[in-house]
Amino acid sequence: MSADDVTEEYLNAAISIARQSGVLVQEAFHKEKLIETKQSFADLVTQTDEAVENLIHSFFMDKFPEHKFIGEETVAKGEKCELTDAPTWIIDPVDGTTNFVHRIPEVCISIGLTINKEMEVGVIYLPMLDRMYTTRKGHGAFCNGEKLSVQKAESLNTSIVIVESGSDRNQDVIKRKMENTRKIVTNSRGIRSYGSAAFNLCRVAEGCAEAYIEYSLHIWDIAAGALLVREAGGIAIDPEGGDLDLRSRRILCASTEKIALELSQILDHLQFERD
Ligand code: LIP
Repeated sequence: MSADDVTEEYLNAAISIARQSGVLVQEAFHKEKLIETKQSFADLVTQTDEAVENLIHSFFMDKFPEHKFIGEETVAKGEKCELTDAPTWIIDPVDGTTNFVHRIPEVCISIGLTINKEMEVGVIYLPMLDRMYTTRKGHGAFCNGEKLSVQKAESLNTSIVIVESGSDRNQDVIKRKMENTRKIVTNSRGIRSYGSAAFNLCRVAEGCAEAYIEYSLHIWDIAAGALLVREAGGIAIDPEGGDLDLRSRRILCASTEKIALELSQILDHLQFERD
């Protein structure tokens, strides 16, 4: 099998388990949920998050036993977040858990694969909206088979920028994020917030927003969607302009380098302990 055939097999496997996992989300979506909290009262986890992650983990360990696995909920339970050169599946089982709890349909199953620490495959499935976003390095970005491309606006002030409040309730962090949001609103056509990092990245990839910036998220939020944006013709970098570091807990993506630079230059760049 060529390397290309191998990554195609990986993509097809990820699509299959994403769709299977979507059934668990659909079955629970309208039901009462048992909610627990993690880093703050606003950082939620449900039994569905854990059930989906267990299903995906078992699927990949059975199909590709030599592969590694980083999952949001296993890390939350103390598992080390270790990114090596081995093929590594990076999973957010329910991205947008707060949306899920509040019965807002923008809920994603996000599955990324890195090889040699480089993003190679990404699948983001929204089971409540039946939208399957797929990407493979060098082969483009798609939603339900339709090719995606970013919207190349002229500049930041002709752009919509996606931002998130996040689940960190530290008052200094909130103050700095809100000041960043004030600067973005002042210099753009406005902001949007979908409550899911993975879906925010899909929105940029499909040309429905020209940029997305977030500080304090995690590797599992972006491992699939950052590749989707790049394969749709956009860029995904560190907010200070350097290369994207998947474990740095921050991301800036944009449809053009010009917009990314304009955004980077006005922001206060928060830093967090790496994943
Ligand atoms: C969410 C991210 C979102 C962020 C939230 C939360 P979760 O992930 O997708 O971008 O702002 O704080 O981290 O916790 O729903 O999987």
